[in-house]
Amino acid sequence: MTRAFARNTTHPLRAGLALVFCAAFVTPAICAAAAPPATTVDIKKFAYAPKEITVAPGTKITWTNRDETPHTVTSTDKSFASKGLDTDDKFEHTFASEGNFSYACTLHPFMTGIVHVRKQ
Ligand SMILES: [Cu+2]
Repeated sequence: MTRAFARNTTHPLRAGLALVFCAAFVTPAICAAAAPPATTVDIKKFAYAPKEITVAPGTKITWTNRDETPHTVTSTDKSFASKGLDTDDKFEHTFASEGNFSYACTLHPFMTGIVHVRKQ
């Protein structure tokens, strides 16, 4: 087999194409599978968007304040709490275990959201 390939002048090119294929398609697929799940919630117009979200255990949620007004992400059970988030500030929390986690903005208590964590 090796000799047959050695005589084939297109072989190095094919090997090169195979490497490009692996780099372009195979590696990102492996990386995507290995990366922990993550999702985002925007804070805009004095509301969390989406207001209600369901994720699998181990998911990291990143909230981003899109308003010109400071907001917080503060859970009702105090298991997580951001500082005051200015415009474009982010807050991250990874939800390790299942449950329903309601939260609100301490500055504007009418702003509420909930994260449902359950196996999917
Ligand atoms: Cu607020």
